[in-house]
Amino acid sequence: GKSAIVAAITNAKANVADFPFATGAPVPGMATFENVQIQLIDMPPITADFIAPGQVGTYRNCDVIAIVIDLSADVERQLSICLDFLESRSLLVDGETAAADQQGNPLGKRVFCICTKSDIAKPGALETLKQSCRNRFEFVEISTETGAGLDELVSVLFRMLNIIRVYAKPPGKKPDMGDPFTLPAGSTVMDLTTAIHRELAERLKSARIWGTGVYDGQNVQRNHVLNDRDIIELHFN
Ligand SMILES: Nc1nc2c(ncn2[C@@H]2O[C@H](COP(=O)(O)OP(=O)(O)O)[C@@H](O)[C@H]2O)c(=O)[nH]1
Ligand SMILES: [Mg+2]
Repeated sequence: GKSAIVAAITNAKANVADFPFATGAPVPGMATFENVQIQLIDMPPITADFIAPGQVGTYRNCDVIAIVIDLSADVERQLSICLDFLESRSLLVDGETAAADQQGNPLGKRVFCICTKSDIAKPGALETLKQSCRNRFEFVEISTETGAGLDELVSVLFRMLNIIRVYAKPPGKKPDMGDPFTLPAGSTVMDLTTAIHRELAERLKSARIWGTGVYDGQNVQRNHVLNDRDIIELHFN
């Protein structure tokens, strides 16, 4: 049900077919959560004995991996094939043993489970799945046939990305609420300024914020940590 998911929540024409390997190469599409665009990439299947060219590289370069499990088939077998694959390539985040590349960037990805075909699920399939991995992941139950769970899926995708939206505004003007900057959670005023333009960062004089944990228009330091939906007024020298 992977291609059906990409077809249901993005603008891409993913190839949905009733035989495996219909998706031979990665196919990207854009999903929209509120005012944020999220790229979703439809992938060939992970099987015990065949991996398509370019498949591992695509997993390496992404931010989040969604394991798609068909609730109408053998859920434990599907999950174990996927986990074996991800573990063998150090793509799974696992506490302190997390592997890193030569630059020290962690190889492990955030992972969650999309449990699809809820409309024709085997009785108890989701519970079996959760137990078999002791709730190690977040699970989202959906059906592309009925549309159940699709809105929740898009909001889980946004949450899994661990990004914040912030709105920059010039002094005395209103912010453009349709066009946020997206930054990794934990980013500061300085990170935002650098994201707008590297040279601006050196000229930053002060910043005021409307949003979470501050009073309206509060002056903040350049190391102030931003929150999702904050509005920031930047003053430059
Ligand atoms: N009943 C039902 N069938 C589905 C659902 N999602 C996909 N399918 C069917 O399952 C088959 C495989 O779907 P596809 O998305 O191509 O699977 P992929 O190989 O993982 O990309 C197709 O015949 C789809 O119509 C679903 O939520 N419910
Ligand atoms: Mg497919």
